[in-house]
Amino acid sequence: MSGPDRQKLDWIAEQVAPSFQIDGLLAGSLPYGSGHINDTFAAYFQMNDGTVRRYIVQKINTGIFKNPGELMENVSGVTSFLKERILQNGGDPLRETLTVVPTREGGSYMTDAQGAAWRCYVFVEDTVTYQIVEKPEDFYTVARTFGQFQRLLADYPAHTLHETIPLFHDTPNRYRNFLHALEEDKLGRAAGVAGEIAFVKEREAFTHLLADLQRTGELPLRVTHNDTKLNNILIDKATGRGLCVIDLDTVMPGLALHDYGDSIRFGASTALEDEPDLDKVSMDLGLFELFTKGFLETAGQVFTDKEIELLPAGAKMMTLECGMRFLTDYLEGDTYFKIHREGHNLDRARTQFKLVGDMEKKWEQMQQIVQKYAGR
Ligand code: ADP
Ligand code: GN1
Ligand code: MG
Repeated sequence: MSGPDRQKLDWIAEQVAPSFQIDGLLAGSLPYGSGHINDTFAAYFQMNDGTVRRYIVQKINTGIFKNPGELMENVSGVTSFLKERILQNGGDPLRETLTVVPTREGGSYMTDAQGAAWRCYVFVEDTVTYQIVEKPEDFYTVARTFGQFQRLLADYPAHTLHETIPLFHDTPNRYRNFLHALEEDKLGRAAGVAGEIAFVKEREAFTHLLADLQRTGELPLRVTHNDTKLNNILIDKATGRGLCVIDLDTVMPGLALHDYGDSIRFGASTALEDEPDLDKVSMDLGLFELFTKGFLETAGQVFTDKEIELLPAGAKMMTLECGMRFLTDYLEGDTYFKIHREGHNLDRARTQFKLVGDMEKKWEQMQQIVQKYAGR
């Protein structure tokens, strides 16, 4: 464990854990999960009844989420809404969505002596998260779970949601940020990535496709998750079913195509997001088909013909956008995504561009698969 991680564990014990309404004492905590944004810990509590229970304690990345109060208002609003729906459907609201553990003052997060924001969730036990699809049927269940999530939130009062990261999936803006990083070239890294830079520039026109249709109203805004990667779903160990959609920080009005596309980007790949050997990276059409089937079966009824027609473009857009974001962060000196080795963001950018190229080759098949499940 790194020094800074160890310091955080002491800090959690002294400052953070006692702030939450938990009937027990902290026994210890450990870094947990592999998210790129927040600092996540599993905190073990010795409960007053003698049992040991785990909680998720997270330091919110306020460099990225500038307003933790608004962020937690979104999370509390969305999870309360989902809990009601889950109950109506006969489900278990403590396992099928996140549960915010309130602070002793009744707030949804605490601010420590250094001004950092921390929150606590009930740990959903007996689940797994995957970094890569192990059994194809898992990807189908993930598709149904994200589709269901979007359907459940279809009548959520969208105007009450705060925009937690402005212009989050505004791909032309992501392109501008990339150009800006390139011009600055703070670390002199651009010369070493000329091929990747050219790859992005050749696709500048494409980056406008969905944003233009959103602006003209040809693509509707919906309440979307906006970060639908495989490891943001907890899968029930006992049943193998998608159980709980997590990482609700970016739930905001957005395009359904973004949610669909981000899942394909991460989950339909034959390799990890940071695989250095690009020969291993391709977009698996079988997985693409399974996800398309599951997503359209659960959320498809409300989609317009235009949305359905553009699903392949959604997949390519999110993959290109994410690749641009990784490359931008590499050029800027790795300030946004957590990295665990030299060149980590560059490896990530390269897998995304390899996937974009592969989608371009498989474009017609992708379109045929979408039509097969369009249900109209
Ligand atoms: P990040 O925004 O950094 O991706 P996440 O909220 O996705 O952070 O959490 C990181 C990881 O922690 C998840 O991928 C998951 O494995 C685990 N996790 C998060 N919340 C819970 C929870 N309530 N119960 C069990 N595991 C969780
Ligand atoms: C981040 O938080 P996490 O690790 O689930 C990022 C996503 C990227 C993803 C790439 C708030 O997701 O947008 O697609 O990394 N989240 C944020 O793996 O920027
Ligand atoms: Mg996550």
